Formats: sequence, C-alpha cells, structure tokens
Amino acid sequence: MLRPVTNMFRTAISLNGIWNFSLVSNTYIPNQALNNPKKVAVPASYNDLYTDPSIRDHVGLVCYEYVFAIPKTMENQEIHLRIGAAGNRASIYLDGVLQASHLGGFLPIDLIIPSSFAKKDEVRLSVLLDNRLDFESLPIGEVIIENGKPVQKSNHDFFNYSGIHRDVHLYAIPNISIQDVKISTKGHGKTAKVFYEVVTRSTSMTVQIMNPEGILVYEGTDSKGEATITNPMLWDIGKGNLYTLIAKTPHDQVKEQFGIRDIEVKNDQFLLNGNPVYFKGFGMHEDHITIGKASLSAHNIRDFELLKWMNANSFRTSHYPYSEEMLDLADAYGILVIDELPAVGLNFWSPRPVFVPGTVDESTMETHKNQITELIHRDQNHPSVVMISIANEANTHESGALSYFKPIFLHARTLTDLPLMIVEWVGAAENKVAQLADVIGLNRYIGWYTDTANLSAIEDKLTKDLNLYHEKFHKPILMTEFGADTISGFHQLPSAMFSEEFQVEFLEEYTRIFKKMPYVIGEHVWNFADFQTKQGLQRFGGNKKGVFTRERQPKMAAHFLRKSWETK
Ligand code: GCB
Repeated sequence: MLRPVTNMFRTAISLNGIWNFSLVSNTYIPNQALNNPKKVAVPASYNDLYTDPSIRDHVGLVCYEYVFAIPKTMENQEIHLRIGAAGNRASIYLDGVLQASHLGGFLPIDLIIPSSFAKKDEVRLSVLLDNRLDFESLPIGEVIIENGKPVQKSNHDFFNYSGIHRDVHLYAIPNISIQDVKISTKGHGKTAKVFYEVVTRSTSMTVQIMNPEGILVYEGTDSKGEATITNPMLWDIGKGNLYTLIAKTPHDQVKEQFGIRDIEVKNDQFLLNGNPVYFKGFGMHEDHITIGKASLSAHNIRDFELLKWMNANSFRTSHYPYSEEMLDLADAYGILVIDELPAVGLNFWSPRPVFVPGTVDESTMETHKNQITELIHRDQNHPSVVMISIANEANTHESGALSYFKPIFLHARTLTDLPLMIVEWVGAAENKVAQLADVIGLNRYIGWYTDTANLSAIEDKLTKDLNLYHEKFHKPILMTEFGADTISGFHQLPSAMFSEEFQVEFLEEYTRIFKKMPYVIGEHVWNFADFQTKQGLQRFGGNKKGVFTRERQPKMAAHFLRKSWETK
C-alpha cells in the first residue's frame, strides 16, 4: 500500500493537531458542527486526556471534528483522506455526508474525497468512532447493560483505548496514478531475484532499483518484471540494508523500500538467508502514558534503542498490527517482526464455547479475512515482517475451531508466502488447529497463574508441554509468552512474587529450559514494558509483566536478559 508523500506529482498535508471532540449519543449524525466541544489531540487515544472518568470509561460513540480547506493545487487530482488507524469502528463524514465506514482499529482508512469538496472554502470533517467490541469485531467482546449502563465485556488483557491513533493526511495523487507496488525477492547467494509489480493504468514507465548505497543496479520498462541483482547486500538481523525501487510514468512517480532476504521454515528451524534464527525479544504493546495507543516517533525510537540495547532481535506485534512507522524502524534497525492480527480474546476463560453460531462465527471470520487482506496489503514490502500471527490464545480445543481457522489460513496463504503462526494456550493433546500453522507460538505461565509462586514446578511441566506439542505436530515452537508481574523498585530476599528478584528467577528458569530444546526457535518474554489494562483484582495500575516500566526504564530483569542475549 502506498503512503501519502509529497513529490513532483503528489502532495500530502498532515491534518494532525488539535481537533474538536465530544461524546455523542448512539443515534448521532454529524449534520451540524459539534455543540460546545472539547479540544482533543490527534493522534492520541482520548481516554487518558481528561480528568472525567465518564470519558475514560465511555462505551459507545464519540465524534472528532476538524475544519480544513482543500488547496487549489489539488483541484484537478484525485484527493484522498487517510487515517493511519482509528477505532474500533469509524464513519467518516464531510459536511455531514457519510463518505466511508471502516471496521477495525489498527489498519488504515483511505477514502477518495469527491471533487465537489475542492470547490468549497471550508470542509467540515467529522470522524464518528464507536469503541464497542462485539462478535463481528476483532478483538471480540460483548456490551451488556449493568445498573442501567452499557459495560464492555472482553477477554483480552489490554485497555480498550479508542481515538484517532495514527496520522491523518489529506493527499492528492495524479488521475493516472501508480496505485500500488508489490515487491518480493528470492535468493541470498551470489545473485538474488527481485520480483516487482507496479499497478497503474499508465502504459509507459521506467523502473529503477538502487542498492543501499544509492547505486543504480537495475533499470527496466515493464510494469511487472524481475531484476537479477548480483552480490546482493542482504537484509538481515541488525543489518537494515534497504534497496529502493523507483517507478516513474509520465504522470506519476513513487519510491518503495524493500530488503533482499530469504525466509524458510524447515526441519524445525526458522531460516533467514539460510541461517537458523533464535528469536530473542518480546511481545509488546503500543501503549503509553497520556496518549494511550497512539504511536509517536520519539517513543518508537526509544523502544528500538532499548531493543538494541537488550540484544533483542525480534518482537511480536501483540495483539494487533502496529503503526507503519514501527515497521519502517524495524526495517532500518534489522529487527524481525511477527505481525499479529487483532484476533485476541477468542475464549471466555469459562466452559462457554466460543466457536458456535452467534458468537465467533461466519461474520467474525469475514472480519478476520478482511483484516488479513488489509494487513498484507499494507505490510507486504517490509523486509522486517517475517511471519504473520493469525490469532492469540483462541480456544483451539473446541470442536468448531478447525472449521473456523481452516478457511482463514487458506485465505492468508493465497495472499502471502510468509510463514504463518498461531499462538496457543491450550495443551497439545486437545489442540485441533495447530497443524495449520508453520510455526507454533506457545504461551505459558507455570509458576504464575498455575503453580503460583512455585518456580520448581516449571521444569517438569514446561518440558512435558513442549515435547508433547513437538511430538504431535512436528513444527518449530516459539515461546511467545512467559512472564511475571513485577513492581519496579519492589525487592524481596528471598524472592517473592511481584519482586524484581522473582521476575529474574522466573525468566532465568524458563530460558534455561528452552536452551535444551532443539525445536524451540526462540523466546519472547511477556512483556517488553508495563501496559494499561482494564481494572481488575489481578491488575495494580495495569499489567506489570514489563521488563521495562511504562516509562521505559529497566527493571532488574532487563539487565539479566541483556546479558543472556549477548550470545544465544
Ligand atoms: C496472556 C495473554 C496476554 C496477557 C498475559 C497476562 O496469555 O496473551 O495478552 O497480557 O497473558 O499477562 O496475563
């Protein structure tokens, strides 16, 4: 998916900044300007900006409003509005007229603005957002009425932040534009092939490829072709070697970065450029003080610098697609990304079944497939994206789980060659779905949620669990979650739960065991940093399993892992 840019043919204008905002009723239509609105920041979640709990905990609609004008220079072009992410459901209005609706809070919304708006002195943009989760949305959830008020129920463990979370752009492209550029590569030896497709109505074009040093290594005139690159500068862990493809037509020009790298899952190994990878890193969250789930460049750089300092080589975008800037940075830093769909909470932690009509059914599947399509379309050219995670901790032991997941995996395979992963909580014996994946992700909290405080229970149980998975499915396993809540600055000797000492001993025990398992292809600690959750008896100011605090300062465990990740 091409992003808004300014170049000789294209203009992009940021609409980020201070907008108007109001909670609105469930039948609200923005046919007039908001009455007595509040000021709101874009991008940001709205929940933590104000002191009023009814805004933080609001369940239902809110309206964002911004008045802008379309520059005359855009008048004869195709004018778009793009919101990097806003959720959970969004309806976009211009001067009160509905232009587009979108389901899903983590992928871009892009719409064409009718040319009639270019003739107006001012245009009132209203973005109506609905944060309610149901069985058509991902994550799933249910709104119930408690004490006369709507209450959002959900089974996932992060705060249901809502708002315009990523950049908003007004942009214009030529009428005969380049609509998309798709790039894939094969080969990591003396030569490599670059396969490209430039989607456009224009019949005349040139395609150039520059290597990471800016040297021209290929020139062609076809919209679809393959380039042979000799002595390729490979993209690899810690090596953000980025090639640039420049496509030019008489009407338009775009640049797209990519990396040359090979990925293969073979004989219980995950190979990058022919070399086995041991994943070292984290499940993360997009989560920050005040801005909630927004993504800001300064925070993103800090997180990548910390990943580098930790000797980490990878992370999972638990539990939803992260901003495009996070992927740009991963490309540049040479960090591997497991790109996860927001299919989280597909379990009730109770005997109530999930995969039954009226709960997670055909309509959820439709959303799941659409989001796979949107995710792959957005992320297809990022070399850092090396695997797609289809779901986290679904009830894969239920009888309806296989018929739900089979079409979803098939759909993903028609769109990408990347390995597919599913992240599991159920045991291997009951698992009905893991055979569909190339890599199995496993989450375990022995010593925390089970065998609470008993670190000596970990070795036997974890070893049996892992071996059973491997014997049954014969696939590589990535430990996608293991962790202990830890209050920064709380110390106990001998160690006890919630202390920094306990977190170190807990992680030490797990990582010692993984090293003995040849088919375990990596360890992703839960979590990179403390993060906000809904309120509950198990959560003191959020989930504290971070190795860093929410302010991104290290706990003792960060120093331990950093040392242990110097080697394997
Ligand atoms: C899990 C979930 C994750 C939670 C974590 C926890 O299994 O995948 O979203 O935050 O456990 O800390 O309970």
